[in-house]
Amino acid sequence: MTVIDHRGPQAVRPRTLAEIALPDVARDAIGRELAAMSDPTKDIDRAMARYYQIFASLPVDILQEMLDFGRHPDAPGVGLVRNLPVDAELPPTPRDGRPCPDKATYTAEGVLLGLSGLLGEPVGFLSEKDGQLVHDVIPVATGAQSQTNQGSTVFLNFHNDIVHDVIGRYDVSNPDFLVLSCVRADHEGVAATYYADARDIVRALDPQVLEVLRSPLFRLNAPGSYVRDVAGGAEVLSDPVAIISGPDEAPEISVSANGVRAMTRAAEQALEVLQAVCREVSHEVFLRPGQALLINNRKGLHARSQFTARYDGRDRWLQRTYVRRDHWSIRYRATSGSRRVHY
Ligand SMILES: O=C(O)CCC(=O)C(=O)O
Ligand SMILES: [Fe+2]
Repeated sequence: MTVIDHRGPQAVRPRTLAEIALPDVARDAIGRELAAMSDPTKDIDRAMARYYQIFASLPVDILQEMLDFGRHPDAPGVGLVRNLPVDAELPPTPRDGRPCPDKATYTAEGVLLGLSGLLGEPVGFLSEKDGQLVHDVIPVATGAQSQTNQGSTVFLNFHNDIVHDVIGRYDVSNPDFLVLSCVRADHEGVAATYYADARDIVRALDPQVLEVLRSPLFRLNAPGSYVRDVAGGAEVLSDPVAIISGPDEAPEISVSANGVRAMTRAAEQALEVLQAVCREVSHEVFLRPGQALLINNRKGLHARSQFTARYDGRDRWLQRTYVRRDHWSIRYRATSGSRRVHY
């Protein structure tokens, strides 16, 4: 790991992508423990405690880098973790986003939740995949052209994952982190995930465009899943917000995948520039089985390339968690059904 000095005028650009590879011996050791576990969602808090024990056995440099990723504002916005254990056998890629009924082992879930537990607490939202904690991100025929995680035939624009909220802000109770773990790559191996760090975006933007993006001239549309399942297809816009906020050395950024309504012509143009700049500064990752992306959902925006889905049970399959540092600040949207699932 390189040590970076952000203070002086000669300061080195902050590193925005962390790359972490497990040694084979560590992969095999945690793989053996994870393979012995049953479905973690049956008793999630017990399973999270067990994952904590298992992941604590990682080499301390790796453990610290993952913990630092979760806790420090100056840490990278995205982390690629390689050489993780995988399930010995895999069922077909689920077709409809329902929990996969015939999975014999839960190694993938253990990897996903174990990594998530180093960053914070997995959370669910009823409007996103029925409040499940482990999301299957898979291509769905009816959503192939949508700006959602079901899509495939279209580029999924740079966005962060937001949640509809009656407070009028969708960028407050949303996840702090996403973990995306690859169970199966797409047929051609061309599906790319992108991450554009807001620090790199701010540096690349023209100051006038940045000023517009820092002004409350934008209304975020609620996520596609909310609009589709709850609002009958109608737009549900947030209060006016800025796209970029906070200090230039540690900015926060939020863009809805499902459309942002700009309130002025300059704001509309700034959004177009933003998407182009994201493409320029982004990190590109072709996720493969045994690899996971740790994504800070406030420090940057992510996107996905087009790819071809065949709906043949062998399509691309990622597992995803939504992670909050804690549950306290979103307790106003708690459900009575589960301590981790929110409206
Ligand atoms: O499929 C991907 O690589 C990313 C999809 C996405 O934006 C998400 O799951 O939140
Ligand atoms: Fe996303």
